[in-house]
Amino acid sequence: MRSWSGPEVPTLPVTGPPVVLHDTASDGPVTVTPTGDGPARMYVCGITPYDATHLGHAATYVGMDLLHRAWRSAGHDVLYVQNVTDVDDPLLERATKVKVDWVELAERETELFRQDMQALRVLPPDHYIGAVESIPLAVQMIEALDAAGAIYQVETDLYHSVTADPAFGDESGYDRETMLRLFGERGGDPDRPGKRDPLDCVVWRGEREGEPSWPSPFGPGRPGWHIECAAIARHHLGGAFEVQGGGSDLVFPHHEMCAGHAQVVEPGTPFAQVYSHAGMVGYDGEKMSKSRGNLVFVSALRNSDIDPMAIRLSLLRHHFRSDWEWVDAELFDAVDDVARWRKAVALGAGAPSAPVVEEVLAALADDLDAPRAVAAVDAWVSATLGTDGLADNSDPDAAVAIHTLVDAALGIDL
Ligand code: 5CA
Ligand code: ZN
Repeated sequence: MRSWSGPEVPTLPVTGPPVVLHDTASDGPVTVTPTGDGPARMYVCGITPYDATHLGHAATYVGMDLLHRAWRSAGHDVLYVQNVTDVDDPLLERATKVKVDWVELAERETELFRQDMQALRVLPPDHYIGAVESIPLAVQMIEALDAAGAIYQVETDLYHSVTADPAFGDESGYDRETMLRLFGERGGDPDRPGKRDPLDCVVWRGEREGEPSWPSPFGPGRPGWHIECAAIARHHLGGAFEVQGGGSDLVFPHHEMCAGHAQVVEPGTPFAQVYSHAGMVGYDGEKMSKSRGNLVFVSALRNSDIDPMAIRLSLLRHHFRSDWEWVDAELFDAVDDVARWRKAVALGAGAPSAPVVEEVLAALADDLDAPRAVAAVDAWVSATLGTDGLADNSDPDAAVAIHTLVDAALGIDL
């Protein structure tokens, strides 16, 4: 599938520190640097394209973009893979409801997502892969799971036995009661008769009337959601890639099941080394979600002539791992802030820039602490605007240095 175009990332005059991320599995900080000479590899779960990109999605992808940029600042090449869940129950249900062909709906919303990501200056994945185009990969992985004795059939559907992976549960760390509740709430079927364990997840859904299906050695049907990401990630990144990312609503079951599939296919090799999860953005007191309908769309803001850089800055004012509420007033503050930042870098000379470069890179390498990085830039802007023409305004190259820093590390084009 076609990715989107990204901006050139300017080279910084200094190398950033090694990147430390909070890992969901170990519930602690882990330094994530690539092994050997290879690139730093990350897989970030992509959208299910049945509606436009909302600010919750944007916050998650901008958060993961900070990792991409922090790795580059630290001198690493990055190999980035993202999927598009372009066939799944919610997409098919929406297409039926609004009487649009599901392929058309998916293509339209994926294209809008590309435009939103490009406007927000999110660096594109090297491989942007649809679920439909990767059905052969999913089929291969199901065959490998079957060879390992982890697959059984219920009617025309195939299930994965979660107990086949001794490490099942390690990614989320949740107790069984929590797993059962979340599995039921997030697309699972804990109560289906005939399953060996209520937590077992479907890997191949046999053909249903009125639903699209593809031929396979197990009969016509389509892959389950978790096998899709497990197969795409393993094919393009290999085993034990550095970071699996997404929003915290994917901690369980999605990322646990992906890990379970991968770890049965290659025992002893973890699916990912670190699991990094973004917090949930709320609006009007609830998680922003397509199913609840309490959405603020990136494209709607762009259409009302809001500068995407102000949208990006208002997202960066919240730590990517925290849950927070979108407040419209913060966006208007960010519009003013971007104007002030632009005014300061237009001056040429300014307050000393070297400590700001150091602080911003240190903040981002410390679990992508964008609020701390933004505060350092704010302080430089205030100092520079406050001392314009005075002796303290001592760094003649400050504007270029800060412009480059804000572009490369924070993704904001001044
Ligand atoms: N296609 C699957 C992943 S394979 C999926 O979850 N798609 S999605 O469109 O529902 O979500 C895309 C990404 O946005 C996921 O990482 C999800 O965790 C994240 N996300 C969804 N809602 C929010 C929200 N309110 N705040 C922050 N992130 C969110
Ligand atoms: Zn996924």
